[in-house]
Amino acid sequence: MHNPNLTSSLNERDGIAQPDSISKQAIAHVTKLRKNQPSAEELVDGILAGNKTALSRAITLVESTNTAHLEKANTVIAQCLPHANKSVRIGITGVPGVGKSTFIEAFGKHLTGLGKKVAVLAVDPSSSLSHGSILGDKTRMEELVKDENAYIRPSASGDTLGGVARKTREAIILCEACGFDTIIIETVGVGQSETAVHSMVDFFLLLKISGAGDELQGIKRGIMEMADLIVINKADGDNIKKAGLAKTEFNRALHLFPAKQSGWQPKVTTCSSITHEGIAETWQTISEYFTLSKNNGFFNIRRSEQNSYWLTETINEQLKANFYSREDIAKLLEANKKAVQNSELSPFAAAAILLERYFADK
Ligand SMILES: Nc1nc2c(ncn2[C@@H]2O[C@H](COP(=O)(O)OP(=O)(O)OP(=O)(O)O)[C@@H](O)[C@H]2O)c(=O)[nH]1
Ligand SMILES: [Mg+2]
Repeated sequence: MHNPNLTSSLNERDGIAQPDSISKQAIAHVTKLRKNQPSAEELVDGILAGNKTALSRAITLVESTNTAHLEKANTVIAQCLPHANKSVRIGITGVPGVGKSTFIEAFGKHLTGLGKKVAVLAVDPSSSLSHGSILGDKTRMEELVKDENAYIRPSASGDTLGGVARKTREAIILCEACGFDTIIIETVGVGQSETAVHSMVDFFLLLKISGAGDELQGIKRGIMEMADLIVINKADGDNIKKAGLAKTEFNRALHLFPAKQSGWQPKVTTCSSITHEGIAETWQTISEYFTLSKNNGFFNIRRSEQNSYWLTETINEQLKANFYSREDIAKLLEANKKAVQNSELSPFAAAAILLERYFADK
């Protein structure tokens, strides 16, 4: 007997129903997840109520490169903005191994001990390769991580420093709206990241360790110029004397720089992030700066200058990204580059052609 239903494995016997090509369970799971995606309003409510989970979700949204998330992220930021700004923002930089994470742990704990709410963010354009230095750091910040009044966020990842920096600035706004009154922005001195951090903080701290009497060797002049405070870390054990000498040397060097617009004479302190010696004095010095700059108006002047800087910076960044992401432009650029390299076309003429194409098709 020939039963067509059995001759091919493509056929199935009567009575056995084809399973649904889409699992109902999977649909239910995804629907539930979607429902769990809070709306912009829910995120804002959570942030304003001081909820760290809502804060983390909002920062993730802001960091998302998915254009569909952009509108929601902008809504959240716009609604948080009126509640932001009531903080002090401190930038911390220093070469790898100088003790930034250990310092922030000790310093942050000191601040929460004073009743402050501390958020730690990082600008680290290299972190897309190393998967975020603060992530590994969470072990160095063991106490701070557990502190209810502290919030630690691994660095935003991104391809360009401009992009990473913009996201960090937006994250600052969200942290402030969430009630954090002291924002610490950490960066390891790669590329131009110190300049980016300097442009988003009120106070810039350079962490150093004492060397063999050649303290000023290899230190970028621009960084010395930006620093409001140099903290010589690891001033413990055999290092105490050397740290004292380094302090004198840095103090002398700082006096050679022109006076700052803030009216502040940059200072040098020594501390140990392990014994906590000098941590309180370091905060004391920073507080003096805030008293001075708030009294003489510089604090607000600097913030408004930074706002206009970030306005143009964001426009530049997005125009550039839009320009280079266009396929027709990429092709034309490639072709024109060859012509420029062969001296058949001047770089300026080539740029003019490309820009003309870009704006013609807008
Ligand atoms: N003796 C002493 N050791 C310290 C001090 N601060 C940090 N260290 C040690 O120095 C090493 C580097 O410290 P980290 O805090 O990881 O340095 P970092 O600047 O965050 O380093 P990166 O994240 O790699 O840029 C660790 O072994 C710390 O224990 C200090 O004040 N005294
Ligand atoms: Mg670190």
